[in-house]
Amino acid sequence: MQSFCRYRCFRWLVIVWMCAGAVAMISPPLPAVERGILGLTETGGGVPPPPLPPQPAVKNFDPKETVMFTVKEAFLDAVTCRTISLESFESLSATNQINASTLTAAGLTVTTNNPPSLGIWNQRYQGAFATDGTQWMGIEENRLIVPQVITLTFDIPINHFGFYTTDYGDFGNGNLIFNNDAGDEATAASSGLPSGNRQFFGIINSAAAFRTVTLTHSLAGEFFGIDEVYFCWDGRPDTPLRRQTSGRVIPD
Ligand SMILES: [Ca+2]
Ligand SMILES: [Ca+2]
Repeated sequence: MQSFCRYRCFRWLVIVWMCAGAVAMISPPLPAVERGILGLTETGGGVPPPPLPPQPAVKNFDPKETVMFTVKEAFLDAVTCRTISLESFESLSATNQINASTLTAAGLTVTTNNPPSLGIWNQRYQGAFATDGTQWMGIEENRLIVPQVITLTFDIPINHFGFYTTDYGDFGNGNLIFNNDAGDEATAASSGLPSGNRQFFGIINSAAAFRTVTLTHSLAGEFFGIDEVYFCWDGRPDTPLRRQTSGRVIPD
């Protein structure tokens, strides 16, 4: 009896095996892509790579974060204002000499201690030059009284500020120190660079607005230029800021 059962089982196994072989012979092969997806085999150069995950385009910053910049493009990339003001000193009267105690432009006023120390140039002078357009603001410490303090007062509160210096600190030791009335302090330009240097400084204070910026240095006799002053207020100090890394200002 056991021999008979073993025979029956063996016969059924043979039948099943033959049927499976027949199905395999008449069934069309799976397309290469489907075989690849199912992980059955590598064909035609291998399995296509999976699609890349979505690249993050927006970075969320701590709303209380204050960020400093030394590259203009990075600063402009991080701006959260709908629009940002640019004072390039192109509409002021150029005299190519130090003859002003106060310079008033759209949205800001510039003064110094121990005036007059300011002027508007439309040509290169002593290594200083325009970084935008043709005109720029020249500043000279011309009385050998240091520190010299340059004060920028804005018409309305801002929390974005950036600008270029040219030819700063090409002789003597003493950095140009940035302060504002929100308590921020930073080096805006370093001394020790050669004549004709150009340095950018920018700041975004995501928690507090400021209306006054001072730039202070201790280089007696120093002459340097300022151009491309950027400033704005994003109006949302109490909410987390969204900054797009691709360079476009994000609208609300
Ligand atoms: Ca300019
Ligand atoms: Ca200089």
